[in-house]
Amino acid sequence: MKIGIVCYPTYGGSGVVATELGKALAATDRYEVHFITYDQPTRLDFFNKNLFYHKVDIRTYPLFKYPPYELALASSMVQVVKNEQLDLLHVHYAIPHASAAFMAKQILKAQGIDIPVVTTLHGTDITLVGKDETFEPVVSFSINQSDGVTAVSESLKQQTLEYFDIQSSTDIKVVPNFIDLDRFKRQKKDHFKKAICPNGEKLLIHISNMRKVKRASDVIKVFAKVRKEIPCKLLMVGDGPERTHLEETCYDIGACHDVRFLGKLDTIEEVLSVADLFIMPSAKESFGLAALEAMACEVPVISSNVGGLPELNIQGVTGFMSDVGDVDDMARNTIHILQDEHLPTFKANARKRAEDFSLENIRPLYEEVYEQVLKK
Ligand code: GMT
Repeated sequence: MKIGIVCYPTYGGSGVVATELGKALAATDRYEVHFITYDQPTRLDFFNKNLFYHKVDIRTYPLFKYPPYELALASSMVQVVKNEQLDLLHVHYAIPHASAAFMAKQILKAQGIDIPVVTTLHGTDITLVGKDETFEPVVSFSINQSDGVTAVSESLKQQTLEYFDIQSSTDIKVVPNFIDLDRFKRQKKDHFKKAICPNGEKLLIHISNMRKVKRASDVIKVFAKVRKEIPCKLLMVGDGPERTHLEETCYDIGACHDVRFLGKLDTIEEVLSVADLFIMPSAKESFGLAALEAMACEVPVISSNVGGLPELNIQGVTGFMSDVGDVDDMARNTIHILQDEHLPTFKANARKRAEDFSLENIRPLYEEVYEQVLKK
């Protein structure tokens, strides 16, 4: 089967899931996968005979204040479908990929080519950006026009039904995110741990795109409370609009020597391998892929209880969940987990839970969706 995958090529979770799915499908030798994106997807970092990358060429012109990316993307989809004789388009993140796919589908239809479109909803395309009135009619329409729709959690499915005018004929299938357990596993990195925690301190970690929705400032607040009780250090991984403010906060509270901002990293599994606890206090989180990556590396999770997080993090088993903004509760739970008599059990439970979301378990669910839409 020849599949075109459209996604954001950046570090965001939706791009990661799309790229890892494409790589996993290509590895079976049953699929040829063509990525159609404006840049090389970050995780598309090796050569495989079944993987292809087609760059969307965005031309600008003085008349355009906003270059029409959606049109360039739709045109690229049309060309790739025709040139490569694709069987199916799978678009990740509704905006603007689902509506661009609808446009491409109509253009191809006029030329006698019928291409099914599968849309995967990831989170902010529904819960934040998509439901805004500036996008809602287009998002509703393009979800309803997709031949198959998946959502990364039950919570995201329910929010989609709540916020959008979804027709009863549109069946949204929940396909959770997944993890490559061979790549994401605890590695021995004692030298690295020693460099960061020279006196055997516990190591807390946060990884995000540091947008407001991630509430990374709550991570610093939790850390400030925990370090009064337990010697610990904090790694802040990723980059985004809040980063400078977060660094300033660390100076303000006198913790700058115990907090390290590492920026964007490709080998996340290496830093996770030395961490004792992951903090995800997000205001919204449809799934929490970064938390799953941590769990696979035996790192328990302190998170908020929003969106899809209760479908991943098991209260009192793989970590704890608190109401958004309840940093006192998060700090209390962190201190509980970090006790030497509790930590090994939480670590083992985290890995065990991550195994439910193995690539091998989840990939067939996407393949089922492909089979269904091709039969329609
Ligand atoms: O979290 C982000 O801001 C990135 C965003 C994305 O679309 O790239 O992540 C969303 O999709 C991920 C992959 O499915 C989910 O694991 C994240 O929970 C989700 N983010 C939010 O819902 C805020």
